[in-house]
Amino acid sequence: MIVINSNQRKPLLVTAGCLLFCIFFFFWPLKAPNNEKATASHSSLINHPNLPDPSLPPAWHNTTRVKAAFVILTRNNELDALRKTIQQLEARFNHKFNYPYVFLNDVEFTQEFKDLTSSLTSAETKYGIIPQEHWSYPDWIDVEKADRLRKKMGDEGIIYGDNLSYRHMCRFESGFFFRHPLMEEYEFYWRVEPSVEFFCDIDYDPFLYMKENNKKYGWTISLIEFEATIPTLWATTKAFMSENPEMIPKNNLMNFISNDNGRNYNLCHFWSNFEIADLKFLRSPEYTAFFEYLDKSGGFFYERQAFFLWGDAPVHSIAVGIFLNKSEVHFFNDIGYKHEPFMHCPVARELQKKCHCNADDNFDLTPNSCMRRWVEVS
Ligand SMILES: Nc1nc2c(ncn2[C@@H]2O[C@H](COP(=O)(O)OP(=O)(O)O)[C@@H](O)[C@H]2O)c(=O)[nH]1
Ligand SMILES: *[C@@H]1O[C@H](CO)[C@@H](O)[C@H](O)[C@H]1NC(C)=O
Ligand SMILES: *[C@@H]1O[C@H](CO)[C@@H](O)[C@H](O)[C@H]1NC(C)=O
Ligand SMILES: *[C@@H]1O[C@H](CO)[C@@H](O)[C@H](O)[C@H]1NC(C)=O
Ligand SMILES: [Mg+2]
Repeated sequence: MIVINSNQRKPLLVTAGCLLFCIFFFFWPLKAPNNEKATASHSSLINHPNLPDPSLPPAWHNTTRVKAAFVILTRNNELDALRKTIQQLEARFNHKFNYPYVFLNDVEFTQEFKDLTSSLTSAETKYGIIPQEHWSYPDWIDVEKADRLRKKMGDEGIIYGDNLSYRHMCRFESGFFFRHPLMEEYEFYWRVEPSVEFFCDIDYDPFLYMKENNKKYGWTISLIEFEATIPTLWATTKAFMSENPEMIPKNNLMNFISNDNGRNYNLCHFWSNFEIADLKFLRSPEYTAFFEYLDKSGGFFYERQAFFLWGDAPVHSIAVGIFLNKSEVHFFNDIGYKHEPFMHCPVARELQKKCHCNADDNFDLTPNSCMRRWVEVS
């Protein structure tokens, strides 16, 4: 039997202590998911708006609010999915800040829809119908040609290929939601869709953050469509840029959407089912000219080579890329968010404490994400 007397015990304890200490520090960086570095390092947690000084009163006690609203394009039959989303948005953020909701639809909302959404919030809720001319063929479209090309895309098995209402939706979200009469009084919007989830407490006002920091566009997920080609969208964008060079600032974000200085589109886009943005940007003469140029070309209805239609995500993202610079665009790392099948979940420990998502499932540094590109560009 080995007897350890009290003289021998001390150095043993010290050695064991050192060993544990060393092991801890050796493995410590591995405990965090390996993608922590890229997302945490470029957005320092010092003075992070969602980690306010606990000795100060909470941000929502200050009654200053931005003229801003949630904007939700949806259908009556998505009521249940939407209620789940609103419940999370209220619990995580809006019961503190009380921003209004604007619901938009191409047909009248039912009384049931109104009752069962307004009852989930104490904020103001408004229900609007989309004007006919924002959800129909413009007169320069050859309807027969559009029908023929759409049917062909359907036959080729392209997702939403033969779906006319989807085309109207993409065009509406690209060019019209911010011109709806119910949106007129607002300066900023936060886009929400049925079924999306919010995982983290948001203890500050993102609208005020955007406004006070001169941010024009905010996002949480950016991605690349590997199989997609949107050839006519990029060709049309290049034609627009060469016809309107005075509208394109020098230090723009072109390098986020192109790997070769604008010759080709690299298919990176911000996922527009989540957006917090400045309505002045979408209402600007530059964005208006860009949208009208695209719309006149007919691509929202004719595009046929694409796996991916002319969605509002690439349209908004390309506009951000050509008109804004990096300091005007904000990555909301602190907003844990999911739209099937992708989730952004903050991995930095202090932010993670406010969330209920699993950081191992964070999309940011997976191969289809454009986060690396975002970190690289300036
Ligand atoms: N009112 C109305 N909303 C629609 C229609 N089609 C799509 N939406 C809404 O537009 C948004 C995007 O549609 P969704 O089906 O989620 O497209 P995905 O996310 O691209 O698969 C959602 O908020 C839908 O509720 C439609 O025909 N009418
Ligand atoms: C409330 O917030 C606004 C905007 O940030 C600021 O100008 C104002 O000083 C704040 N009020 C108080 C009492 O802190
Ligand atoms: C068109 O797409 C929508 C999703 O935006 C879907 O709900 C609807 O069922 C589709 N319609 C047809 C006719 O496929
Ligand atoms: C970005 O644009 C803003 C104008 O909105 C300007 O004040 C700022 O200096 C620009 N930053 C860079 C790096 O070009
Ligand atoms: Mg969706």
